[in-house]
Amino acid sequence: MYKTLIYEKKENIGLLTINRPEKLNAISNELISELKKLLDEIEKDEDLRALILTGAGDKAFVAGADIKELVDRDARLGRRVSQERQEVFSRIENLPVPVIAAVNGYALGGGLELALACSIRICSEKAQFGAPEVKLGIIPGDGGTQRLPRLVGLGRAMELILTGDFIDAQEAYRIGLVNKVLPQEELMDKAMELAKKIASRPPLAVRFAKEAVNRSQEGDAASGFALESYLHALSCTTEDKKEGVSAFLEKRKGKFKGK
Ligand code: CO8
Repeated sequence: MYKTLIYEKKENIGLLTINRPEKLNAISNELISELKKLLDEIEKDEDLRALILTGAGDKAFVAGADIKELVDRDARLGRRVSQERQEVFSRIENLPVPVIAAVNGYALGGGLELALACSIRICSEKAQFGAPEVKLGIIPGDGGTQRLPRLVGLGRAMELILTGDFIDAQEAYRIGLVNKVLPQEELMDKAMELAKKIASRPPLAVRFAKEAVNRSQEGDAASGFALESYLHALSCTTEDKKEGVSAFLEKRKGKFKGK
């Protein structure tokens, strides 16, 4: 039994729901440890053919890392947490079965990074995407600086990551971040339809194809990830990070000094 996750199986399709709707499904440390346990289970499941990932409630897929837990994150912790989350998201990316992100609302920061680790993304008309880390005085740490440019191109990724602005579902579709935009009430049915179609294909072919396509994206990914993590750690040492996180928690506008 999990507190922050709901996992169900419908025949050979897994449905994983991130379940902290009162915090817009923000990723806490507890959620990450539960996710690791669940992944141990999923990785061993020989019958599974596809996995759908979504968020509980009608507002958010995942609104990012839990900002409360950023308050005490210094460089040492920043590096450790970033590496841990990169590993967990890479496990999702490299699951033997395809993973479909059904983005039902906000996919921000770590939530966008989670969607990026999935094989395919579809979303509802009310979905919004963004990498607002820079507004908190930090940079992405869960793989976003590496996966986003690979998916949408350097310039678009730069704009999203450097401005922290959100984009809506249609814009996400236009830039290739999602494959389909659907009315909210159809999202889960369409995700299931897609999962079933893939599940109906030869499992080993699907598995090998997924692995081959994934590998195509790895030029020198290790250095990119390491660099991201060190820079994330560095961003945790700044005054602006302290200000950005406090401002969010105190529901006020941050004043930044570039220090
Ligand atoms: N963390 C913690 N709590 C959150 C988060 C979050 N990311 N997002 C929302 N919540 C909470 C709110 O604090 C609020 O709680 P409460 O009711 O107790 O005050 C509740 O969820 C509902 O949220 P709002 O009242 O703010 O809802 P609105 O509809 O007014 O606004 C928004 C929705 C626009 C999504 C707004 O909540 C928001 O801006 N959230 C933060 C988004 C964000 O900045 N995300 C990025 C976080 S940083 C990150 O993900 C870094 C990942 C990589 C670094 C980690 C590497 C290890």
